[in-house]
Amino acid sequence: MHTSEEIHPDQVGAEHTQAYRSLGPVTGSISHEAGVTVHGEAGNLSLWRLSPQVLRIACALQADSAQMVPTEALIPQQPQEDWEVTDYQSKLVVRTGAFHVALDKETLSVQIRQGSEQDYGEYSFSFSGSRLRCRGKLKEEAAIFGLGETTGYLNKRGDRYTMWNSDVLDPHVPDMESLYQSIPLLIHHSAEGSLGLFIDHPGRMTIDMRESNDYYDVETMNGEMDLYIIAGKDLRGVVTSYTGLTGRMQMPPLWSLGYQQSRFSYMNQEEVLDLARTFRAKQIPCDAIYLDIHYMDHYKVFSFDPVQFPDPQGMIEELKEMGLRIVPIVDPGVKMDEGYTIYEEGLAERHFCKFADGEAYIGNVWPGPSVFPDFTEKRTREWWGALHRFYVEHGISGIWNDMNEPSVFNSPTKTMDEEVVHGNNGQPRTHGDLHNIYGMLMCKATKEGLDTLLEGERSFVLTRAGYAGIQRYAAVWTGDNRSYWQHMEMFMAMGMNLGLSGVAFCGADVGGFMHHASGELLVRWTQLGAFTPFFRNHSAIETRQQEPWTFGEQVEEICRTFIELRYSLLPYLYSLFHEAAQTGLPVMRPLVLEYPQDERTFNLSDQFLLGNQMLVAPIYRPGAEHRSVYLPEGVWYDYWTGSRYEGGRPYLARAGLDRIPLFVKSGAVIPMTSGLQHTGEAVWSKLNVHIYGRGTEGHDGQVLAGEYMLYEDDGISRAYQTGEFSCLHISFEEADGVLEVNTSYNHTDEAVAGNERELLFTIHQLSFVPVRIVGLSEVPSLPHLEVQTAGWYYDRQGHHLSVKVPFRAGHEHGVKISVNG
Ligand code: MIG
Repeated sequence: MHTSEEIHPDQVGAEHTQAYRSLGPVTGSISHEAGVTVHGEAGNLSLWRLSPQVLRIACALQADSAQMVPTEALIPQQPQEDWEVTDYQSKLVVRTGAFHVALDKETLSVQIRQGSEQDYGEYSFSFSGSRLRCRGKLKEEAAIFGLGETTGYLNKRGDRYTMWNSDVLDPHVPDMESLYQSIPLLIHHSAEGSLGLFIDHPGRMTIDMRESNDYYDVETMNGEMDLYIIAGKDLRGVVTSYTGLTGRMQMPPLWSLGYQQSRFSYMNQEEVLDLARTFRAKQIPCDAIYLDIHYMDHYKVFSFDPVQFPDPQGMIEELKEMGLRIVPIVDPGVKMDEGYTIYEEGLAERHFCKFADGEAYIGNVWPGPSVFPDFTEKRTREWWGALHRFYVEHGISGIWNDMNEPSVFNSPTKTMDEEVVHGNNGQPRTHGDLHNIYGMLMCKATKEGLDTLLEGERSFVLTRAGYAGIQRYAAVWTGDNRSYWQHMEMFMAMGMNLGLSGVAFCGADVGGFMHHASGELLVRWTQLGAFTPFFRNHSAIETRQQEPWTFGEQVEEICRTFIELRYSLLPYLYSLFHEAAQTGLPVMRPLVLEYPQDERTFNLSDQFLLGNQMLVAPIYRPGAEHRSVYLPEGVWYDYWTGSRYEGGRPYLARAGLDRIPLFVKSGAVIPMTSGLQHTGEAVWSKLNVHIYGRGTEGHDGQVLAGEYMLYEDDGISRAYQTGEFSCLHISFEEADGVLEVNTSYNHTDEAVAGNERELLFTIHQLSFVPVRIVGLSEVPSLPHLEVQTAGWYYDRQGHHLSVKVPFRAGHEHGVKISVNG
């Protein structure tokens, strides 16, 4: 515990106060094939243009910036070769594509524009010792988003962060400048536009937006900095360009979108099987159970404890029959133990991290003294990846990577010694220089190993540590949160910023990891979790159990309902994952992404959009049954009651314990399914397409149109990568007294199409009373529709129109429905 003594005047640390000076004046410049290098007295910088939107500026004090190699964060880029340098009075003016870069000959600071009106910022470099600083301007009205996994609110302006992957068990509070992930992406946003700045630097780096109102400082410690200026036009454009640089996720297996249950730890095979049977007996949908460290034999990775898990194969088969999978934890530390094959093999083949003199780096983690694979080496990644044969042979296709910051118990810095020298494929660098990328490279090894071994089946990797680009290899959970209401709230902004930082597939431990959940907290958190991309309940040893049935019947019932709702929404969610895989846009979105002009969304941290059609506003305080919800422009409906709201202002939403404030936009098309206990194929045999119309108050003579793309595939194999998927385009138009709904396939593949399915349209908020539907007859009640293959029914009280049509998935002609009032 820290006491007041910490802030004793004599204890206050000496801040770095040395003077900074510029890199200039310019001593010469060279244009080379792909870019330009400018030398100054104290440093040099190189510029490349990677696309019409992206400029790269590498800056170095000692090193040759032209030789700086992008890290594994980046997908290899091909620089454009059109450059023109003009000497113009006090500036060197560099023109490339639409970019216009003015470099000050005295200081080497740069100013970037496109045309005369687009301002992409000023970047001035200075140094002090080996610290290299880039100072950028902050526009008065700009908000800052991104920065991956951070505490605090949506807008990062006014905060300071240190990029240094850290295992933080202490409560995550605003003082924590570092958590497990480092994603150095700053997105400036104002109503006029957005601009991204990605700093590809896996060593220690600080980002300070607190010190001044007018500028921010980025500072590295080793005299090198590699910047990417992303002129994406708008917020979507920046996220899309950034994920163009650092990659997007592959389609995850559908099961990883289901509900997942974890605990540190389910201690033995019987406990795991009992847990599984309880889920099924209680009819609570679930797709995966996580095995924490106790499944291992003396915490040796790639082993099962022979006493507690005597028959893992049998257990896994039994679980498979129940539609459940196992995701075991794998940490990087390898126990030093003679006779342990992995240790001996790794030693013989020189796979472990070492100091410059060749001495092994040893750190204590769960298994005691351990060594750590050097994941910067391709050959070591291949070795590690291939070791996963052990799990794959047991029928496992999902792996949970933890402790990969890496966390080291007995080290004064709690991580690997910075002096360790990584091989880095022939370009050795210290751990200090590569620290933040270590965990991601572990995931790369794991993912690529699994993908090779699984022969066409999709793999799933979950990670705690990561760096920019982590989305290519793993889903991210936000580490050791606590069963605090504040931490439930905190995840909303954290998840939204992770999403804007390329990590669409993220989630927090539902119910909280440390501390003790209550029934009410679990209900509220499960309600939130049902709408987060990754949905896993996890808790720590010696905390109160928090499986959905722990707190009595009412809590169990509500948790079940919301887990069921999650499963009903899978068609909608899965299509959003497809969108994320295609464009990099997040699944869980801050409102500002869809309403970039609306300043009221710039720091809206406690509500979010799922895709662009559903707005989720969780209750995150005990005892609360009301909260304020800001609805952006447009017409919104309460998902539960159908009440209509004009957007552009806040409302007071009411939600008793069994509800979460949830809104759907007029014009939305939301495909849902029903009745799942676990996932199967992502070709939904029961598909209910919900359409939200103009509402009975919507007689304004205008036409409402909506459209949607439903993505489907087998949910498990990688055949989608070679075209085995289908995209069903659904559109509708509603005018006074007429509604037309059309479906057609934009892409279809026989392998996933052709299945018979029930296709039901539910049209909510129709603006008129339907009288006739071409080719279909009216039935007397909804239950009639359930047993018939076609027909329609109108619920006069709720104003829902249900229309069932015969439908063959993948059928070329699609469906046309014409409703007349
Ligand atoms: O507490 O493996 O964040 O989810 O249960 C240290 C045990 C190690 C930290 C992870 C947590 C996991 C736990 N691990």
